[in-house]
Amino acid sequence: MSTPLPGRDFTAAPAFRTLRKLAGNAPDLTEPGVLDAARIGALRAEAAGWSLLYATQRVNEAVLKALSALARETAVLQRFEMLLAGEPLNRIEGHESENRRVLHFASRNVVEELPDPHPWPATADAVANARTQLERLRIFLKELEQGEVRAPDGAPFSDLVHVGIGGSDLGPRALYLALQPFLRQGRRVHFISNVDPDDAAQVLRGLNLAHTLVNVVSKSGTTLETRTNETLVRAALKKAGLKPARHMLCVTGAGSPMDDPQHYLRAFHMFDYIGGRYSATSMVGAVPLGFALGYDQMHDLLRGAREMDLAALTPEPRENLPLLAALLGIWNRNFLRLPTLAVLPYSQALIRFAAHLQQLDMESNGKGVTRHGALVDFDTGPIVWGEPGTNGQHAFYQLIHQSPTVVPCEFIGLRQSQYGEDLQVEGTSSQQKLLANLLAQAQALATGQDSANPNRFFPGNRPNSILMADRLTPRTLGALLSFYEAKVAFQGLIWNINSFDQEGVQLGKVLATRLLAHMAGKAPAGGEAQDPIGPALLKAAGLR
Ligand code: G6Q
Repeated sequence: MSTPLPGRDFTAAPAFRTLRKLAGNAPDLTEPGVLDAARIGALRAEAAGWSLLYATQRVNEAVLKALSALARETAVLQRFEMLLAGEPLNRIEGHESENRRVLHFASRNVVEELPDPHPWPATADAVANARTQLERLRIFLKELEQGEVRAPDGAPFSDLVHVGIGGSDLGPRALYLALQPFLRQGRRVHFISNVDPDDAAQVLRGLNLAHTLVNVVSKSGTTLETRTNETLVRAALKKAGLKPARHMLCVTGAGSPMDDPQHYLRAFHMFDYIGGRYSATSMVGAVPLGFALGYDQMHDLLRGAREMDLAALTPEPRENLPLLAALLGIWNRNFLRLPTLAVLPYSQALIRFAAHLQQLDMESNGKGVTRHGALVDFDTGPIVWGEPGTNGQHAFYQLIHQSPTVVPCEFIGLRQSQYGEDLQVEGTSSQQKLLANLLAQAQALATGQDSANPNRFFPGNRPNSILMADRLTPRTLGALLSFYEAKVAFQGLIWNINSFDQEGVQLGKVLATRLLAHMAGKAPAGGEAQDPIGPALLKAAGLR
């Protein structure tokens, strides 16, 4: 039996009732003068290089007070500290479930200059493991650098193919794409995730395999897509006359079916206390990013994440960036009853970041039962989606501005571009044009526009916030990653759901395995051949 969580249940907290009442009369941002300079200056918080501007949310002093009270009454920060202290909160009480600690924070508790304010004894093993794996990676990267490890023809390895799916793909891919200006010269990373054979074919056809490392990432070591793609890549290496074991790396759980050093040039470990979608700062992301960026810049990403992890412990909710964002999200989701969230980075570099957040948020908080297995009687995580601006403006912003479906937005902006290659055209740079568009959207969504022409009427009151930093670097990106991880964890802890399992993906996997058995002409295990649905679907789809 684990320690019970402190604090009140979400709907039993007195602040829940207060917020319900306040939602009936939410502040009207379309009223002239409401969105004034004093409000814009005051509704702002800072941490780890990022500012959160939230004057364009439908909140006022009373709502913010009640949200802080909700944080206190649900003891969300004490619950978060239990997580950090190694309490096994990845479990459902009284039911068969995972029963694990949640310690992705340990993977960045490796920065000497940022000492641990709470060296929690029950996490010492996780911190030690993180440091050991990182040191092994540092040595490997040095060997690559110094030419001790090189391609069969003596050339340096120039490319790395990262094979993994879900949490073993989305985070590393989003971060790699976001840090292109920081790549070491002559190094590139490619990603294969889908079991669609065209994914692997497309990546492999453009590569000189002799100069390519392959990093296979699977915590379980059993994932169908990843093991299939590993087999495809091994076959391609053999076909090119190469020895796979001289090219292949792996990141896998200790003792998994993949954990066999004979098959790999190097094997790195990941651990059961780090969920896939939280694994970007473990070896899952560190191996491809270390290869692409070099050890020091990869370490800077960990530093940024660590800085935000520490900021997430700030006791005052209005000064705690991820907690504040979590509370604003709960206000929109549970009290204003808005079902989706658009994440809109005004940065081309963040092109796949929303895809990563989609998994992080929806797989974590798209849950229907509490940590005690009871059905929830309130809404949980929103539907998360998004694309970089300004492209989105020319596509789906119409709906965001004028549809009766109100979509809360989280904008992300950077004061400087990454490359600094810019030109003044008609008195402004492209970066200024980009940011002017971001701010204009935030304002337009909040205040709307009156018009006698109903088709030109903008209702406004569309809640949004803006996250701003100076420049997207490994360090600020690490902080942004940790910001969202903490935001999602805070929301899950307030709702008292398990944000760290993913039972909802199992049924489809089981049924796909059964269909594959039919397709291979084998009787599926457990006599399930009696089930008429699978064969009928195969037939109707023209696959049998
Ligand atoms: C993430 C999920 C899931 C997982 C993939 C890959 O939190 O657990 O997306 O990352 O299914 O799993 P493996 O790493 O075990 O191959």
